[in-house]
Amino acid sequence: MKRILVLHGPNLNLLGTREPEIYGKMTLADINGRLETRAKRAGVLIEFLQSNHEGVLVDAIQEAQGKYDFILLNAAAYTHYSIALRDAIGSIDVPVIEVHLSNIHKREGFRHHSVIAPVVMGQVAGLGAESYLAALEAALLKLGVAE
Ligand code: CA2
Repeated sequence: MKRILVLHGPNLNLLGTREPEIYGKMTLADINGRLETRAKRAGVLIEFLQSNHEGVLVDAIQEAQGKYDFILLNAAAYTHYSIALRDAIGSIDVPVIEVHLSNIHKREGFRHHSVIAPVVMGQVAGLGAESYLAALEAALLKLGVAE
């Protein structure tokens, strides 16, 4: 059975409670639920981790080696400056898809640059919760398990 890990970075636990105009009304549990439903239909095991701590995310990425076939990662603010996350992604063979709810390229200048972009397979941004679903669909297609 193929395995996918979904990692959510800092403050994403607040989804659905604040700034709905930017991040939408869905909670993180809602998003995870939608991903789980789709993954189950494809017969894929999916697991989730949200952390506000850089080191926890680094550990999860390192430990994904040999355990998961794909990672969907919304590194949130770490996207823009965490060399530690970038190095962790670069140290594993597991393909990573970078996910953003908002379109980081049309927001403040400091959000335009992703330090992880050079070490991920690809990026999905600006589709709200559907960014995660689009990333999952791409992963399922790459794994050869999409209908
Ligand atoms: O658009 C995205 O998914 C981001 O990764 C979200 C990050 C932001 O720093 C990135 O530039 C783009 C912020 C996540 C914070 O989420 C909140 C949710 C509700 C209320 C407050 C923050």
